[in-house]
Amino acid sequence: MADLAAVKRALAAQRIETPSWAFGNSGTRFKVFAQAGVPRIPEEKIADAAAVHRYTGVAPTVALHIPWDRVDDYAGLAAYAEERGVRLGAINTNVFQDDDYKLGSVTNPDPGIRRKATDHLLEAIDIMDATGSRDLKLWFADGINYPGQDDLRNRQDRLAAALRETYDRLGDDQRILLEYKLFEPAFYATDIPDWGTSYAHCVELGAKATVCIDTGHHAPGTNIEFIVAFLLRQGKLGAFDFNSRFYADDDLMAGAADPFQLFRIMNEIVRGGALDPAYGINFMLDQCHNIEAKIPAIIRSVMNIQEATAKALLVDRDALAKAQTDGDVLEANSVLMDAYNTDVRPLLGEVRADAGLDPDPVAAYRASGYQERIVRERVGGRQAGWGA
Ligand code: LRH
Ligand code: MN
Repeated sequence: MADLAAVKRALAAQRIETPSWAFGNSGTRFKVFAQAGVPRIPEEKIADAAAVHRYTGVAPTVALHIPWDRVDDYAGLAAYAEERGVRLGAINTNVFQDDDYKLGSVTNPDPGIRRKATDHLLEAIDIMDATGSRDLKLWFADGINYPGQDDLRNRQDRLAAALRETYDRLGDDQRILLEYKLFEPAFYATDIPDWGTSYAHCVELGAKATVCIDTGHHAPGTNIEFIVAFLLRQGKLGAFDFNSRFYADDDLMAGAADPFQLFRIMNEIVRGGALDPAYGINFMLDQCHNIEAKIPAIIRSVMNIQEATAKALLVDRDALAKAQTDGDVLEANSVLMDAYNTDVRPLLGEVRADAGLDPDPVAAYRASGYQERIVRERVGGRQAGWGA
């Protein structure tokens, strides 16, 4: 049986990083539904991230996205965050929104455009030096739409050259999180389409390069927990972008579309001894709340990850190992399903109460009046996020 005190300690120590951009307006190519009270400046995104941490107790860092969160004084922004009980986390680069990047950024046939893109990656490390961030998160929209449009091999050489220059600029305590994505916006070949391509580039780069798994970036039916188990074994899993999806990169609330998959992923994390923050995996959210209220949605997403984690921590590892060794297929599966089918909400309520928090963070947030206050205060100015 799992040691409940140890389970509660592990849950109290869990850390989840929120994404600044999820607090801003977002949508699809069909429509962006602006919401009242949405942040207009990075400071307001950080204040909203602090609200998530205030009610969950496990979200003390917020990731930034450049240039969406560009400011003149990043050290000042970091101090602003500290004053509100949070720290600045991963720095996300953006080489996917500039007209120059139509045919690619670091893989573009034009060396001048490759230079421009690489300089942005290097600028992000300057920002990390100012914010004290450890993680440089790199996602490239780079790819092609038609066979023959460009040379697949040459694009990999260009990518590797830009990654090498960026890697060599990293400080001792800094690292690269290299994110992959099967498709979109490219619809024939994406230059980093899968975990294997990211992994191979990370091995080529060195110890400070690790893979970032965005749970929405796989072909339907992909066994993501296998990728987790494999990368943990290789010591090359650096981070997650948690969200959920029914079809493609839907960026829905983590655990909303497939809570069993999230449980299976966290089960491999627990089995691999990788839950503890000291292990170094950055558990981040990467979501878009197109129609639902954003802060409660992010609080709910944090809770969904906590619930999947609590169930994974309750797996009777000894009974599981015995059934697996005995080749007792049904017993092994039922040991795992017993944990998954356990209602862990009372346990998490206790963990929150032990931390002086309301057992129900969403209810506590709703009762706080914070939502009404930001709707009242945040009038005028340009709302952050996708053009409303
Ligand atoms: C790309 C992605 C990436 C971010 C962006 C906001 O789909 O997952 O992690 O840069 O979303
Ligand atoms: Mn992502």
